Amino acid sequence: MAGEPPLGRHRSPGNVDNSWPKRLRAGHLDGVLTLPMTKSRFAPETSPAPSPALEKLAAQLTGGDRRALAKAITLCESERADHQAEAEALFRLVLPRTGGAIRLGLSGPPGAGKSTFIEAFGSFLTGRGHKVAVLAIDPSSRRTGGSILGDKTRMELLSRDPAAFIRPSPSGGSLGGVARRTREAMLLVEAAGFDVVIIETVGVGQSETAVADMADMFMLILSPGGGDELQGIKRGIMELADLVIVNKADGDLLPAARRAAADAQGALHFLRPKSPNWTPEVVLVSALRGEGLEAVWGGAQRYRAALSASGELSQLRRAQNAAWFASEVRGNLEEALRRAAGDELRALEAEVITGKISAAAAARHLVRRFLKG
Ligand SMILES: Nc1nc2c(ncn2[C@@H]2O[C@H](COP(=O)(O)OP(=O)(O)OP(=O)(O)O)[C@@H](O)[C@H]2O)c(=O)[nH]1
Ligand SMILES: [Mg+2]
Repeated sequence: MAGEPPLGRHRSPGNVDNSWPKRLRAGHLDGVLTLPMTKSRFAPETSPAPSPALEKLAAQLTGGDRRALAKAITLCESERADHQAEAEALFRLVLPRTGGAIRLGLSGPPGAGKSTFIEAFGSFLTGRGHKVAVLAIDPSSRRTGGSILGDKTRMELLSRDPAAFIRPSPSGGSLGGVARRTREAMLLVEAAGFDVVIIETVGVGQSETAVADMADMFMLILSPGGGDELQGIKRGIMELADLVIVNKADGDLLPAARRAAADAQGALHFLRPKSPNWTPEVVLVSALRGEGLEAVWGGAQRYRAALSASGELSQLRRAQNAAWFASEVRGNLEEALRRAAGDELRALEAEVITGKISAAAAARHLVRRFLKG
């Protein structure tokens, strides 16, 4: 298919993907990404010792037990304080096993073919011996199960595939809350041995930034429309893209897909490169026919190789961890402040609203008092 980049390495017949080094297929990246095995100096103070039941759950999870995995994710999603404490203890046990997957973010406008693509691409990967987890960030979803579950008809094969694990977006709450739980789910699927994680989001809000903040690689999926679909894609989203998938490159839509691919290539050309080690690629795909999937996977592998070789990938993950920590600190502080100073906070807010005090002065006053305890 036109626009397909050549694959980096020879692929042997059969369903084993030999282009992926063995230790990666086994679920461990090049060591750079796995966390050091040394114990945290702080962990024992912040969470209780794990119970035997929790140790069993961790053992089952790291053994690849899907039910244990689902249970562990549910534990992390729970708002109950005792569940949160258990989740923290669980993370202490499994954290050294995380980091081993290639983390692919996938975003695109409604109807671009995200679900159809994930079904085809995920099945393509499990057919090559990979274990594929599909997660989602959908903060708008109040429906139980979120969009992925509603879309399971489009992921029929994958949802029955024993080498795949599909988890809908945590529902409700702020984008930050949803993203945090998806991030934790990502670590848990890694601990369970999944070596490819796909994090999906619909490309209509801030959620693609949240996905890009936790993925190694950001893929944007577009479909040919009236020829002007690129205008609908915000420049900021295009800037995030490491790979652009132009889907529906089949039948009558093929010429329009080729034009859209050329447009995307042109648009990318004028953007400041995100990485000194990678030039974003455009790939034509037909998710429906299963075409172009090799090219996408080839792109992901070359991307990973380029960023690993330069040290950029581990640097990216370290920066993501630091940003995650900063956002957790902010979230925790705000929550603690609301709990401790709720009345005063509301009183100050009322004064800010009516212009009696400036927002900056009110915030300083509140925080100063709070820190004094
Ligand atoms: N011709 C063609 N149609 C496709 C292809 N991929 C998806 N479609 C069709 O496009 C429509 C939308 O596909 P979905 O996979 O549901 O798209 P989505 O991006 O998941 O949509 P939302 O979940 O609503 O955001 C469906 O009717 C698909 O059958 C393709 O490769 N070729
Ligand atoms: Mg969908």
